[in-house]
Amino acid sequence: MTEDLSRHHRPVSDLFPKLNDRSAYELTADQIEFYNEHGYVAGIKMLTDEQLDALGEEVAALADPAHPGHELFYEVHANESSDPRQILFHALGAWRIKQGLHDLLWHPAFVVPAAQLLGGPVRFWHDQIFYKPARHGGVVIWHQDYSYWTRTTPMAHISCWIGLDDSTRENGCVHYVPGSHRWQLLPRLSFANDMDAVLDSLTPAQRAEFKPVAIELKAGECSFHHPLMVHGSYANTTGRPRRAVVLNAFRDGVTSASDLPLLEGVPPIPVGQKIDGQFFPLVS
Ligand SMILES: O=C(O)CCC(=O)C(=O)O
Repeated sequence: MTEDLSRHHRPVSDLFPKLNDRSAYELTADQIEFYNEHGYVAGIKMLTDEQLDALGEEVAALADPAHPGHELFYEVHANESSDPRQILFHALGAWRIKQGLHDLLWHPAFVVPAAQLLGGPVRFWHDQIFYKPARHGGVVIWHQDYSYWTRTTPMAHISCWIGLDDSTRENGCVHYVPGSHRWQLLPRLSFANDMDAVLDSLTPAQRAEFKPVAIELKAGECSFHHPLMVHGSYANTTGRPRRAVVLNAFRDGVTSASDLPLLEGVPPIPVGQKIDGQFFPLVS
């Protein structure tokens, strides 16, 4: 049986540096202003080559449907795409299974900017692997993350998208719609929808403002985005994979808005009660 690493609320390896000097990781005032204005900030160096190799190996192992650790995923979709000819491997909960993906939660290059953007201590919510294989990697539909998270309140969340490969327009990099973090909460849609399904819910003014920008990143770079940021990604038509790990977190103090389990297999937290415990470590 695979050990459940969620029992450890500190790093279990030396893959990432300890947090000695916050200032080495802080976003600049200009980067924070950019985030507030546009709803995202991108191109932040997150991983060294050694860390990239280690996380890449872990993700490759987890993408194997026979991996015994799959029992610990909250959710695993071998193909979340609507098109059986295209594959989108998408899984939540890798931090419970693999040491590097576990320790990534405490990486100063994540926790320091996340605390700045949230304006307080950072509590981990869940992680996600998005893996688009070479040549037939599927799309991720336009969506806002918080539309999947209304079982947690208030909305004080942040997402950090970390590329394990260079991501380009051709291999399906993420696209953001700048300014959409000021829009209302749009309907929650299944990932097996058409790419553009959410556009039906936009006002004419929002349609006019719908001007996605491609976020091309080098392997090991990351972007942070707001929980209402409309984003999505197109297919991978290249001969190389496009792998990413996403860390989702919220400001400490966010509460449960549902008496049902917040993540599959996790004991419920009653409505109104602060989210904490084994599955939601404080990381900063
Ligand atoms: O990796 C992708 O293409 C999509 C990522 C995403 O939807 C997210 O970070 O919330």
